[in-house]
Amino acid sequence: MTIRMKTLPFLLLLYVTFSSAVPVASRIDNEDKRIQLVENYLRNFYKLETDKESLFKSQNNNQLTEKLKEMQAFFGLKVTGKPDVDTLEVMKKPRCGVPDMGPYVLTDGNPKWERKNLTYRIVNYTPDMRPADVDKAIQNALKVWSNVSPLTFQRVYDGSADIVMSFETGDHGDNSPFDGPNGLLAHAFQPGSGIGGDVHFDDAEQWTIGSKGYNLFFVAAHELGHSLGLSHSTDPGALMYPTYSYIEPSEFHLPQDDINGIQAIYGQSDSPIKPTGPTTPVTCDPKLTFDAVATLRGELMFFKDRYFWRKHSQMTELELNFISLFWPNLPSGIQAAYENVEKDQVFLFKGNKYWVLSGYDLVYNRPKSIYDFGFPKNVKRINAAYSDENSGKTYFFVGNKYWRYNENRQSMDQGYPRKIILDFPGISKNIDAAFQHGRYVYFFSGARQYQFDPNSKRVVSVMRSNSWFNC
Ligand code: 0DY
Ligand code: CA
Ligand code: ZN
Ligand code: ZN
Repeated sequence: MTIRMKTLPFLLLLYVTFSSAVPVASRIDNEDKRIQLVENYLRNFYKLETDKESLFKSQNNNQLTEKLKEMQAFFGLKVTGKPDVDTLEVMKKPRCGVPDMGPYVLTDGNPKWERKNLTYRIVNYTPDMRPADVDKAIQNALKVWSNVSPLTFQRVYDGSADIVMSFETGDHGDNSPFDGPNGLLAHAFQPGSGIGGDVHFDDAEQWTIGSKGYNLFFVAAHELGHSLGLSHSTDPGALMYPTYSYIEPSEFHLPQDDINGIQAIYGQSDSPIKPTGPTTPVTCDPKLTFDAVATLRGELMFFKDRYFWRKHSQMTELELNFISLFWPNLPSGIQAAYENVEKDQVFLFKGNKYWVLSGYDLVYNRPKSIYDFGFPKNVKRINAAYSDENSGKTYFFVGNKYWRYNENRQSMDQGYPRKIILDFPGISKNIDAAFQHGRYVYFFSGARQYQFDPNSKRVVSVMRSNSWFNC
């Protein structure tokens, strides 16, 4: 076992490969025990929420499937969403009670490169891309890490190199065969001699420079993290998170969690500029603030940076997603949003542009201009908006003023803008977001939320901004 260690892509995979070699069926006596094991495991480590009735028996086992997939991706198992033999084996291992949630993780044993100037070599190319585009993707992926660490990478064209990269298919002689399209995309070996540091890409995937198939730049950047000594992070926003998600490469900034990880191994970059990266918002942070909030078909949508939370107002279940996962054409940093319930549309604002969703679908890919609503040209952005279903009036908040828009006549009402303080006493300054729910309007300002009764024109209660998140 110790001999094979070095020859396997970082330790998590090793762990799984070995455990699956042990005959399992004989040790799991019956179905009930199996169900118990899976549910307990996912409840403990993956925040699975279940009622008393077993999820396997209930119709709605979507959540279970999703949690299983998450767990399988984390351990490098085949992502089936089913409690198969390999999955059960991992679940049976002792876990020291540390959930897979939290920030970056260093590779077990803290392997690292002892030199800062590393060499790399691209051995072959995928037929999917022009060689020059492969070179560029790899170069950019290396830059992701050299920008935030003292490491440098120099290309060599033959002979040995610290990081040897190649495209492989199926069984390619390192005991970690690839699996055809999807599933495993690539793997990398922890720092060390020989195969150490090397990166293999599954050439059964469709590799691209864009959003179709799998983006080589992202996957290479992730794999290089492993080559340098990082394991999978538990921060869902991290590059080292176990599952692939696409972000527009020009909008990519290495997340802070990955920066913290690489700098924990190699220290800060030598350049005088100390780059920082985006952080993943923490749902229950008492200081949490929002960019925009809107309802969407009975659900609440809370926007922040490149993320949004989705929550049914009555249910506890809460989801944090990338905006780009739902709407690849939407930018991050949405500034205001409202729902027109009657038209089943949601309007999202950033700067002097807006986008329209019909249900969950983006109506046009290109944004429109807010001056369509009748705003004067000196309005450059909208801080918050909500729409009153009953009157068909939409309220737009800009600085210390607000406008009222008539959705039926599609024009701005006369007499606006007005001072917010005149009609919304208690809600004067720095409104980040607003939405209407039942008979109240909820205003967000920093970490505070004001429940406002428009009939009595009074703030009826002040709460934390994330009071909807059951923290
Ligand atoms: N390699 O680094 C991986 O993480 C393997 C699994 C490992 C245990 C050998 C892998 O190919 N995982 C997939 C992946 O995309 C999981 C998936 O979602 N299909 N990993 C690379 C990746 C690329 C870009 C992850 C992120 C970003 N976050
Ligand atoms: Ca594959
Ligand atoms: Zn390999
Ligand atoms: Zn990985």
